[in-house]
Amino acid sequence: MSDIDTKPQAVERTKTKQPPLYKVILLNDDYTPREFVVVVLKAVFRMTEDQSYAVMMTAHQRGACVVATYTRDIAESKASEANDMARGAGHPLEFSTEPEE
Ligand code: NFA
Repeated sequence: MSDIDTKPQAVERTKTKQPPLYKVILLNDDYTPREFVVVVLKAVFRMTEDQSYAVMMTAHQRGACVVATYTRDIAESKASEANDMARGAGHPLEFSTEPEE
């Protein structure tokens, strides 16, 4: 028998951890027209007319609605893009982001 230690000294592990996700939240207000909210949801979040209408109505009735979840960068840039569209059209419509539980 040789005295050389041939057992593996370390096991390599591939990193497969997923990045944390962030929610984009649509907030209700009393002034932005419903149809404009639907237009923004379709344009920025690639939702269908029916999906956009359902999300808009949920925010309208409950005060807020989760639109979608993304990695932090994507969530923040989509919320900014949507807020810029609203500001450009003179509406107070607001989207925020927060980390998923
Ligand atoms: N509450 C707005 C209205 O009655 C519509 C709206 C829905 C605004 C969802 C913002 C978010 N015109």
